Amino acid sequence: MKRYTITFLLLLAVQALSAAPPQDSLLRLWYRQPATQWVAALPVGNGRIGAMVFGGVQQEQLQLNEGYLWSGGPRDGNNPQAKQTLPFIRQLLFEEKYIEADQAARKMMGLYSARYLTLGSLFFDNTINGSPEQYRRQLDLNNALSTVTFTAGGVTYTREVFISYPAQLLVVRFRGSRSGAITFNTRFQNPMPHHTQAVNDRYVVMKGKCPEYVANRPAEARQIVYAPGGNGEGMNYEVHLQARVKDGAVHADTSGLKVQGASEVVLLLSIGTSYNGPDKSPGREGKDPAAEALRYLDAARQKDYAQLLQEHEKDYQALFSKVQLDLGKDSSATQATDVRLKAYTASGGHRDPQLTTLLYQYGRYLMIAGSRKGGPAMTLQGLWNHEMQPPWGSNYTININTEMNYWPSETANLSECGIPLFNFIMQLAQKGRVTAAVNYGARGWTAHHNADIWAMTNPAGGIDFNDPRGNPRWAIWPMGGAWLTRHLWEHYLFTGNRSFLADTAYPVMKSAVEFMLDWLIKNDKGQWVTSPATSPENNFLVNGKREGSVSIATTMDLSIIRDLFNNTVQAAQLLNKDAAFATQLKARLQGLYPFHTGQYGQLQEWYKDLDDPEDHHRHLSHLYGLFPGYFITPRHNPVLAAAAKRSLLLRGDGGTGWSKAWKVNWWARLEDGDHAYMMLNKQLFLTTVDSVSVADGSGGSYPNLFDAHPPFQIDGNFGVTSGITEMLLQSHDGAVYLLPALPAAWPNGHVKGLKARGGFEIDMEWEQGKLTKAVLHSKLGGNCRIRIQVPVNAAGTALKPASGNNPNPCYFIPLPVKTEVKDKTRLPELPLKKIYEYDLMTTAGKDYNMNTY
Ligand code: FUC
Repeated sequence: MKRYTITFLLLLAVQALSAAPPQDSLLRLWYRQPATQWVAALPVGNGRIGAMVFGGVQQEQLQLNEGYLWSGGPRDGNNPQAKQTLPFIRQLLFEEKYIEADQAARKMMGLYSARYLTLGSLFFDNTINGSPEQYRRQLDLNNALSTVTFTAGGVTYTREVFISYPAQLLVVRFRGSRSGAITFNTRFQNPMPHHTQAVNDRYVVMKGKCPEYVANRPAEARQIVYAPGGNGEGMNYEVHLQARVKDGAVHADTSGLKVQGASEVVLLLSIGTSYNGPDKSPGREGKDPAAEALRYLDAARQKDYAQLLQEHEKDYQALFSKVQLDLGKDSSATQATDVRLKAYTASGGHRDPQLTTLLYQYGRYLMIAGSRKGGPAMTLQGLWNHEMQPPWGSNYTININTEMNYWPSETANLSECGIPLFNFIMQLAQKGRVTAAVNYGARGWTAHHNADIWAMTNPAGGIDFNDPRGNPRWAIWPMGGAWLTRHLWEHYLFTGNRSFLADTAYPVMKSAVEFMLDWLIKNDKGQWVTSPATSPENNFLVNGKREGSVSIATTMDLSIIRDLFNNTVQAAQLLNKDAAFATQLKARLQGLYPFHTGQYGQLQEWYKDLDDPEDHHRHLSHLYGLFPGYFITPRHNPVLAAAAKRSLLLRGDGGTGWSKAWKVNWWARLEDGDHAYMMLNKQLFLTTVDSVSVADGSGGSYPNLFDAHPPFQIDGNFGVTSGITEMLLQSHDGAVYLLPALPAAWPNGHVKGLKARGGFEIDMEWEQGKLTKAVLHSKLGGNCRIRIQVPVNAAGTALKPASGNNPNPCYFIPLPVKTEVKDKTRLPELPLKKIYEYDLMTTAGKDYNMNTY
């Protein structure tokens, strides 16, 4: 066998501080025609303002969003009746009266969430004369700039759109190759009551109001309700549009701006809302939207287009350029994106590896465009929604979707983009204390499966507490808050930010634990269980039919609790506090109802072995411990890992977009790169379905590479980006694992800047499926345990063969899981490659180079 020699050199001045990051000309989505449907338009955003650029020739459309533009306002959706029902339902469940328990659980519902709304569109009408040639519409991921170019009547027209984070403005520039060629009229189209007025010849303002209420079903009579009068409930907002015009004439009236014969036009669009936090009525106690919008226009007054663009690019590239990826390419890479997507789909994914790279970096682009400090956390559609009744209200669905949105934020080196989520979790933790107390008489905080901009934490029911549309299958699940806390903890593990751990993460984690300590009860064997418990949105077999919804101690519940307790014990130790509390948690972990492998060799989903082997449901929440958690790993817990694999095999390779994306991550954690790749493939295939489907073969991608649930839901984009990262690098199981799940489809490639826990940044190159070179950047110092699939000759280097537990506290191994195995012979094979582990003591700020030769 070839022995690799490894050298760890201190890289002196690895890279000179280069002025501009390298551009990758293939990191562009581009098309030869304007978008005729919303999912072909191209998204731009700055974490608060979002737009979809259609690129029409005679008529350009920018569909607009503002992240705080939601229906409603703060309201109390907690249900005191829930507390009275609790002992009763627990009794029913101990008696295994599941159908009766489902009925009882319907009395525990709260109110439904508010809706994320569209701001309508800004149109530019009559932009040219003549028929266009050489049309190209593009989104450049290198600088977050959308461009449309074409030639008509001998004039080359160029339109650029970007949304600047530093300037908090949407900026559009129209140019023509001949002076005086630019002519158009602007017009706002907005489904909400609004009016437009001219401030001066170059400046119009559109003012509008959001509904106080939007029904959760379009069929409902009280569908969309606006509060009467100027001081009523509902968010107020203003959109300010200013033009800077070179040559020609410009005029404004109540329909918009009218530009005639200009040589160049730059438009600045600013949006202000009255949103004033989750506790204040946006109608009665809101901010002044005009002042909000003006602030940014005033600040930009002295800046020309070139300065605004430069500021934007600098800000964006500082984040985007942290990771570079190359998975190989073929001749398809230079074709238009929609053409490639079609060909890729037709070929079954057996070509065009660069399309996967593009999808990966698009996920990172969407994160930067969708989630920045000062803006809200990303919804089911991120920042981009064109409807007043978006699917599922485009709300926060925290039984998978919101979490998936943020899976790649740390691993794909976009840690800063997690800040809106962290702030949101803090808000939920406040409101969730009331829900815990009112609904369950418990301490601490809890949140259920839906949330909104008002930080709703109650179980989502309907219009009132007796609305029969609430369903326990999704609503009775007080686990959402605890799941979210793992994002705070992971932020610490990746960044080593101790004050964040002490002041933000730990108190919220501890309070989530307090809820769980009260929520857990003992079963007849004295084991700690949750009750009522659901396995998100799935049913179990009752008398041969899949009709059971509420149960006891589902594996998902116990997984979230296990993860939360493990993390909190670690956090307490790191902070050197709450020793007695940590001891209590360890005891609870010991006393939890065990995990089970069931009759099919599967990881049992329910309290009793009532899993249906024919079940192809999109949720496999019981595999939480494999991903995003990590107390189930093939190396440290092969029995549960094998059972998890059986569950995956039984459920099959179908599913919605996010479900397929989750499967990419699970197969990567099982170190099966080829299966992960197959799921990734399926998720990339072009789909034309835009109505809601949960069918087995759903999922896929739209022409603009948005993930299809269907319909569009952004979680799948982020889930895939996370999954690709997990295939290349993992850092959860006691070591930094280089290339743990490389598929045969990516024999050669390289990646720069992936993040590992403990503040390590990793660059890697590989050839013929084998690692050839790695560079380790240590940001925080400490021991780095490297796990690789090739042996190295460590003689004479700082590298030592690994022994014992990794002393780096970011690499703790969770406490073992008590497991009852029904039938060992039913567990599937779990073939694993031989691995080699080495320890390297690193110094903060130093780089270490690993070469094989
Ligand atoms: C959950 C999922 C659905 C969808 C919705 C937003 O209800 O089961 O598939 O993603 O959230």
